[in-house]
Amino acid sequence: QLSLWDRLEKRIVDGEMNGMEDDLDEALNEKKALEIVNEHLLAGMKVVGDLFGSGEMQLPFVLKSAEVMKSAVAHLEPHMEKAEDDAGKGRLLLATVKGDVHDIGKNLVDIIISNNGYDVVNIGIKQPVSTILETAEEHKADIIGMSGLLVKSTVIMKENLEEMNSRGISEKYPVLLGGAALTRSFVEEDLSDIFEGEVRYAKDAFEGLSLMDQFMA
Ligand code: B1M
Repeated sequence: QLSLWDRLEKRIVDGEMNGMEDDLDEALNEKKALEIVNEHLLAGMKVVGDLFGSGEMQLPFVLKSAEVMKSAVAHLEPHMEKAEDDAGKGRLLLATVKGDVHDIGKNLVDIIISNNGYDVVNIGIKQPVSTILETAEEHKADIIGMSGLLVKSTVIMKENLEEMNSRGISEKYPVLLGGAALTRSFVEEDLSDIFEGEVRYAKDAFEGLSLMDQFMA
């Protein structure tokens, strides 16, 4: 018989929602909601990524795993700690870039950052740069955050920064980038070289939060 923790991970890998909520409630007796996400659910998603990458898992099953992951995070979200007394620290415009549908990581970033005193305007997936920039303007965002998991999304992010340069708004919005295909050196060396404002890489949602604090300081 599997331990509770192995069961949680296996449910993500198998895309099995049946019984998940009971297991999550049991897990909440022992760990914090965010620890459950970071230590166990994300471990399951990593297995899914590896199996898919090696051809051992087909796309419809990856999608099932992603749906279970989303439902599990939604179930845990009400249990996540919120910083009550420091609302309104600043506003983040958050999007997954054009051509990219991956949003689990972006939505985790939304949860962590909005639970810690920021307003987040999350405009979803496959967002062209024009929409990102116009919505940032409309909502008076302080910072623009872009997520993307595909290698081609890294090219799109570069184009988006070039578009900000040509519109002359690079210094108006510090930019936060994250997603599995990026590396710190690509963002903070290569992209930094071409971008006229400040662009930083966040390896995970927590680093995203600490960069928000730095940007707004
Ligand atoms: Co896709 N997919 N997928 N996929 N998928 C990857 C990314 C891939 C690496 C899998 C693989 O081959 N091993 C691969 C990309 C390869 C490449 O580009 N070289 C891939 C592919 C190929 C594809 C398709 C092209 C497959 C196809 O159709 N043939 C297709 C793309 C469609 C498109 O976008 N146009 C596709 C589709 C899908 C699903 C729809 C089935 C599903 C997504 C469902 C959804 O998101 N709603 C899916 C999934 C689930 C994955 C993997 C398995 C898991 C991604 C995930 O959710 N991880 C992924 C494998 C992998 O990443 N190794 C894979 C968990 C999530 C929490 O992590 O998003 O990295 P992540 O977020 C992290 C950090 O990166 C960071 O914080 C989070 C953690 O705290 N972060 C930020 C992310 N964004 C940030 C923004 C920030 C700050 C931090 O500030 C703004």
